[in-house]
Amino acid sequence: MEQTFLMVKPDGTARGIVGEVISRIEAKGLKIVAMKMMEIDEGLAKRHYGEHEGKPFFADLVSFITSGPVVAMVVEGREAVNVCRALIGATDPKEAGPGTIRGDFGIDVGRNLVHGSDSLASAEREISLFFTPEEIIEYKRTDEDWLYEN
Ligand code: IDP
Ligand code: MG
Repeated sequence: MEQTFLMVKPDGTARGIVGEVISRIEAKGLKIVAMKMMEIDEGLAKRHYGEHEGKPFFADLVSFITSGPVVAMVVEGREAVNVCRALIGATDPKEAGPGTIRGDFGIDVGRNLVHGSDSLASAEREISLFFTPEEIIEYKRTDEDWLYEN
């Protein structure tokens, strides 16, 4: 099983789509093993988005992600990193397919509602930025035996 980091960004909380995001994760069969609403400070924003430092949109990205509450989650499941990225859709919501979160709810790239780790290495790094090991909870979903063949 993989764990990935998923976050509803300030536009998503402000627009009231937290429940929609959670519903889609649960409906897919992925398991939420940690979750909290929080405000991101500038230091955490810069660490989280460190790979984008120096790009023209970096300052806007940091000010946007610190502008309101986010809902941070650790999501677990088989190939959870790729499965979550597929649920989220392309970075630019204009290009994200219908049926994806960004495709269904967004238009501008700087207001694309959700973040999802892009690799297992990013997932590990991002999870450790936002959660302590004690905040990640192990439990069984009753449908796990039917979600997975083996
Ligand atoms: P991702 O969120 O799909 O992984 P990244 O390339 O990692 O996309 O970019 C991080 C975030 O930075 C995006 O989700 C988006 O909000 C913002 N971003 C990316 N590219 C641009 C851009 O060209 N203009 C403005 N914002 C951008
Ligand atoms: Mg990214």
